[in-house]
Amino acid sequence: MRRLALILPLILPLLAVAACAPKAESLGRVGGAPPSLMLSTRLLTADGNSLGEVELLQMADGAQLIATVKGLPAGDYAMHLHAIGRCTGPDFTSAGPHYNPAAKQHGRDNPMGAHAGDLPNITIDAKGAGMANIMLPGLRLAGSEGALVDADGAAVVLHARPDDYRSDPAGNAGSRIACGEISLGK
Ligand SMILES: [Cu+2]
Ligand SMILES: [Zn+2]
Repeated sequence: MRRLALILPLILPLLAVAACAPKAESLGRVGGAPPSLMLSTRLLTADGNSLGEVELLQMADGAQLIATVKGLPAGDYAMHLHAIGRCTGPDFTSAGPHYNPAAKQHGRDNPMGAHAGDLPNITIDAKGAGMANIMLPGLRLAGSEGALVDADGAAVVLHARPDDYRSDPAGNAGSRIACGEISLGK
């Protein structure tokens, strides 16, 4: 017993490091498995102009979202995954509410949050361009109960204002300025 008591403090930090390692590795996609599914969509305004593209990659422990946006005034803009893959202008209410399979409230700063479809604001620089590369732990794109892309698809929606990460149901993010439908086989 005396020997174990001496060894444990040495072993425990090593175990903690080992437990964290796979997560850090998948975030950087260094040596991780390739995505098992790749979906993409174009963010279109009601006039049909493209404001950018969004890629969703299914990784082993979640989904990676890569967005490139251009052609907007500098500032922060809310972006979310919405529940329905139908982008009908001019207001895109057709895309439904935020993707929310766990029946939470909106926002990471909301004690009752967050929706699985909530995303960080995307920052547009002085040249009108911005990008996001976000890991969404546990998110399943397709093929299981509660997955993002179900029978009626899903959508990525860009808003006129930043998300306050708190106000239910949509972060006080203003109107829907661009929308991209996500479906399997696209
Ligand atoms: Cu939204
Ligand atoms: Zn939300």
